[in-house]
Amino acid sequence: MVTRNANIANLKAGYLFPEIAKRRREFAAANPDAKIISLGIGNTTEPILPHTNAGLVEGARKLGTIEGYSGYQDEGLPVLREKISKVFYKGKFGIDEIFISDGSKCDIGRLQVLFGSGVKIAVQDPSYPVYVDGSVIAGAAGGFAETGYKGITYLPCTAENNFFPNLDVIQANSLIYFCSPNNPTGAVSDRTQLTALVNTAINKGCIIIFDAAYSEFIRDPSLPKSIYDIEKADQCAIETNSFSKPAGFTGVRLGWAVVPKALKYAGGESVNADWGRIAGTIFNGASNIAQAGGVAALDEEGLKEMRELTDFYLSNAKLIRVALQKLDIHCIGGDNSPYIWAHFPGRDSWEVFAEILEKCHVVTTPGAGFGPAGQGFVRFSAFGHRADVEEACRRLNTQL
Ligand code: PGU
Repeated sequence: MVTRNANIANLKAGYLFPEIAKRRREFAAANPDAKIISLGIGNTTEPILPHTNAGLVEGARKLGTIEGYSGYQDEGLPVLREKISKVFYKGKFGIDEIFISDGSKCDIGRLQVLFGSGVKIAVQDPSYPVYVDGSVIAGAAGGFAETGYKGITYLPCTAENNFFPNLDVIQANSLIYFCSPNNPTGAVSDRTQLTALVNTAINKGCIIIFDAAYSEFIRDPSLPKSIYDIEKADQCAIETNSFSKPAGFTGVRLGWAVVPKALKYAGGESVNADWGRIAGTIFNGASNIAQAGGVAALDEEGLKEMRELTDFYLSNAKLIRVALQKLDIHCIGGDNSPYIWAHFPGRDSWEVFAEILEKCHVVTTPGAGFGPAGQGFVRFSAFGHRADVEEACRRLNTQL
């Protein structure tokens, strides 16, 4: 018989979010009258706004016409790539440096193929679980030891270091996963911090995979929205981003990766050329309907809609923060990000998750699911209908 890929056997547990969905189902089965509210997975809830939605509808309509029909679009519509460069990067990148995808998660998984199983990995701890689990599946993480995977350098982000890690522990020639605004902590790195990150990467021969999925939630104008706001980042970083959260495209599926031509491997070969080769071989592009929606989302009207949607979720975040503060629970995030990171010192985060579910019928995400340094924390997501968020806050304040 064919044997199992040993890397898959190395995965320590199931993927975090299906595990939470399972616990929710079990609780619902045992408590059929409970009206459960989810502030768990960061899944958008509000309808796609009219201008962007009209772009999707028009994209579908055109496919039914001889003039408007299109088939494979490997690297993505040129007009979409041009707009992304203009809107997010001040036109700094050519369209051949921007690769359209079916979402950031898919890109993060696929990008590992560029570096093989021998690469050293560094991740913020806590972090979006795909960085670690994707590294395990690619065979780069090594076996699991008591404190984490042996091939991964965890970079603790805690209250003590203001949720920005000590970069000195990063080993030379590592692939560094970095997310700002961060999931799950909601912390946003400032210009000085990202400059230190870029300098570290350049000095140590590292490549950063910078996940900017929440950049459109940044309201403080002094905070960088892209790693390329930092000088020389094009020599050491790939950036991934997505229409999922700002345009409500979690189910539509559309994202992009910037792979600058200035980025080279140790041997001087072009990372951009390899990514084009890989994407052309194992990925046939994002849906042309989704791309038509993406073009509309980047029109002036669409950008206003993104602002409106992200403002809505940020207002939810504010309600959650206020409710937690009333309980004297210390939390960060939620001001420039849709996640609130709440501290329950000395407690096991799965236990806090269970307590909130049992007492308030509210689903959260236990911090330990994002890495060892997440222990003692719980993540609240601000994605939800307003009435549900208000009701969840009321229950937290009266039943916890
Ligand atoms: N990057 C980060 C940092 C994310 O938090 C998420 C979604 C993605 C990428 C996914 O982007 P797509 O473009 O939609 O692929 N994180 C959510 C959803 C859970 C999941 O498994 O993706 C969350 O709750 O953390």
